[in-house]
Amino acid sequence: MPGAASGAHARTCPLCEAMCGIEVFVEGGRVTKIRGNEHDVWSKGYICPKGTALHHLHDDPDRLRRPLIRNDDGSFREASWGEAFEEVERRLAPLLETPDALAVYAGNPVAHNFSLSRYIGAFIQLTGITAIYSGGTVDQWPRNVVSALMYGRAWSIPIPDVDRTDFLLMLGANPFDSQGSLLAAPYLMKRLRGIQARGGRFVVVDPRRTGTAKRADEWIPIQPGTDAALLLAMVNVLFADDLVDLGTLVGKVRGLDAVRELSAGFTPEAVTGTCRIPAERVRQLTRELAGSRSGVVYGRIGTCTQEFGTLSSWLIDVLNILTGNFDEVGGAMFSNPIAWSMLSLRPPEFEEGFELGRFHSRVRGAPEVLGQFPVSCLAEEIAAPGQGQIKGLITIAGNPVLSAPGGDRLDEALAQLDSMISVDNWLNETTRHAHVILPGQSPFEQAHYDEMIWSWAVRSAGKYSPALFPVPDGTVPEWEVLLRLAAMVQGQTAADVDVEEIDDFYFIGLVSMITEQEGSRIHGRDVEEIVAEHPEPGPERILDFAIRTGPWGDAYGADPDGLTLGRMKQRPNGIDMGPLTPRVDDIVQTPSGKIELAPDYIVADVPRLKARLASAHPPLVLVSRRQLRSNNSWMHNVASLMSGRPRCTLLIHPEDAAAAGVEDGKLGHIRSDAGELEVPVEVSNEMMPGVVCLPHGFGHDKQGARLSVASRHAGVCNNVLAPGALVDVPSGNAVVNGIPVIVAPATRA
Ligand SMILES: Nc1nc2c(c(=O)[nH]1)N[C@H]1C(S)=C(S)[C@@H](COP(=O)(O)OP(=O)(O)OC[C@H]3O[C@@H](n4cnc5c(=O)[nH]c(N)nc54)[C@H](O)[C@@H]3O)O[C@H]1N2
Ligand SMILES: Nc1nc2c(c(=O)[nH]1)N[C@H]1C(S)=C(S)[C@@H](COP(=O)(O)OP(=O)(O)OC[C@H]3O[C@@H](n4cnc5c(=O)[nH]c(N)nc54)[C@H](O)[C@@H]3O)O[C@H]1N2
Ligand code: SF4
Ligand SMILES: [Mo]
Repeated sequence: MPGAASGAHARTCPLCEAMCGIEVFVEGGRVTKIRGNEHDVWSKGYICPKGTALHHLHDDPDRLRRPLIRNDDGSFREASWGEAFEEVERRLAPLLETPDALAVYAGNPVAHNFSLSRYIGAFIQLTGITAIYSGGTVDQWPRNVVSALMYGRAWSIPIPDVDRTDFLLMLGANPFDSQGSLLAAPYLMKRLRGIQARGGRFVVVDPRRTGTAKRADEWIPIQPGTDAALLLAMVNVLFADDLVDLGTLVGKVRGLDAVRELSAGFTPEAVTGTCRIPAERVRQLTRELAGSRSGVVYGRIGTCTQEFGTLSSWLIDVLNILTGNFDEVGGAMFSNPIAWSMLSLRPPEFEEGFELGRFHSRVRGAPEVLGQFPVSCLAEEIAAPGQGQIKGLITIAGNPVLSAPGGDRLDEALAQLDSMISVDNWLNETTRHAHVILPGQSPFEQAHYDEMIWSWAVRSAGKYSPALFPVPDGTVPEWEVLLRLAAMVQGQTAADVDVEEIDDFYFIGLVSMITEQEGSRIHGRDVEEIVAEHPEPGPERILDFAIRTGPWGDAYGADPDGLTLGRMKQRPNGIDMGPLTPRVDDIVQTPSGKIELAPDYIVADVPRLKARLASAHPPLVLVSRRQLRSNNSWMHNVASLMSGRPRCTLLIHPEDAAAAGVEDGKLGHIRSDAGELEVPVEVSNEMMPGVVCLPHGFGHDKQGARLSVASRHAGVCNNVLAPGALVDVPSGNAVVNGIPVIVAPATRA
């Protein structure tokens, strides 16, 4: 197989939201070294250990290069693509009569992968499948609910303008390990140091003194799950001290009085016992935020995947708005990418505004939220017999056996499916249940230009990298896999599917939609004329279209000097159009035309928070952590990233360790209402007393997976301890932080 030319190639790392530019050195058709690309306009040479190990993903002998079909005895055999699609056809056939019986699970790499990110929408639309599950409901669903109801757009998410702020209050995020989330900003730790260097401060609110907290001006430990109480008390102080200042948003906001009333009972004194933060500290913090020339509040996983995820996410925006720090330089701002994301299009079903809870799940009666049920429902929807039972599942780049709460129950349920098809690069804890596995490409076998992530980038930029290596002969690229599957769900036979025809249909639909959109740069233009410029099917034309109709695009001739994909390709180190500018007037699409500060749906959850103030917290609760050298559940198969001490340990404060009778380095036993585990204990004063911590994404000891390195570093799956029924009520998002647990010495040696 011919490889890329020997020498250095500029690319973008596709693993996380930092989107670092890398230089990949190739010799004799193999990658010999990867380092940060100092010429990359976006990341300027920054890289993390995962980026330097990308070639190990490409070279991993366990990575699937050809489809696998499951034999009757449970083993797998390699198959040609033709055979694999025939098997898909056979497996889907019994489901065609009962479309409700088929579900989809989409996982995290869908957001990063060049093809999947551009075709997941097409796949869902074309299949018409309504049972959609994703990693999103163990992640940022509260954030989507808040943006949908406050701004009328589920995916317009304000980000902290970290490069220009004077004060950052960060809750439940640890960019030291995660590299930033819903905030694309490479080398974020350096940017945080920049705040300090210009005389500003950043404060971290987290139950653990993380790598980020250690570098902050101040660490404020908080009882997990209580951020909403802290934030509402800060709102209370703003009103009490007459510090509310909407700045340029005067006249653009509705619901200010309602917020004032809601905050009335939440004085710092009323929340201090719940949050375990002194009342005076809450007051000072509020005054510091309000008094900074520019300031911003930012929250992430720790404020989403917890009991009050929606209220916390909402109050973060409310605080930014009430302090005049919204849509302002150095405050919370909306990004403006060179290539817009399809996520920015409002689905037609929500044209009149967002309505949530339109239907309910069969077993638990959980309301749908933005088209999804909590992923923790999936196990019961498969396991419980009756009309509407899920009998078929398509997973796309997801590993819910490890990533979903109650993963062990899902593991059992998946084994009962009549048909399971996985689009995935490894035979892992989830895909080992599949009847057919259709592999995608390695990070070097496909082009790259992030679809979604630039929508929350700290600057307006973009960059494209072509594929470095060709795929094995006959390989069906991932976008085509999705279109083929979609057509087959619609009843076409494997032999009949005409991918180009489907892709044209989809692309023409997209172009028509944008030409019809008021204010679009090609409003009223001739659809055929535009489509004719894009004869080649696939993701590249979607990207080109997004660039050309984007804010700096050539708008198909309207601005002859404007950007096109062709022009981006001439700039492999990327193009940077500068820092963010205010754009709230472009963003807000609520029925009232104003920012809804107090949406009824969200406000209705405040009494639940009020009730929480009256209840004592459990003696010990569990939170999750991320680690720099892994990525959710799927990078533990890279040997160079797994060296050193075992990382799947239970962090526990010395006082709690003593009370539980557990010792550093010994096995401990941890139990919740949902399950129990034995795991090595790491006594650490990083934890606040009363909170213990496990990493997520481990538990690679399942029979039948093909992960030779990961299985030697199996660890335990913390989601065994997460009760699936525990969700943030308004969003249905899983609660994986703040789970009551009991720790004791292990019975095993
Ligand atoms: N307890 C606890 N649980 C959590 C979290 C937590 O903090 N604590 N975090 C949650 C969060 S934020 C997330 S995003 C989810 C992640 O949940 P998932 O998305 O379900 O899990 P991942 O580990 O990201 O699994 C990615 C899958 O994609 C496959 N894959 C990787 N690259 C590609 C590719 O290019 N193409 C294809 N087709 N497949 C590929 C991998 O083999 C793997 O099977 O986990 C959630 N679960
Ligand atoms: N290296 C690496 N990078 C990653 C990932 C990875 O697995 N590994 N995953 C990627 C993904 S999918 C995502 S979504 C992002 C997530 O990015 P981040 O949100 O930055 O992720 P975490 O490092 O999990 O940080 C969450 C923090 O919340 C704290 N926390 C837990 N409960 C609470 C609470 O109730 N209140 C408060 N205030 N804090 C709490 C935890 O102690 C933890 O420090 O990271 C991405 N980047
Ligand atoms: S921080 Fe690491 S994993 Fe994320 S894009 Fe950069 S090199 Fe890749
Ligand atoms: Mo995530």
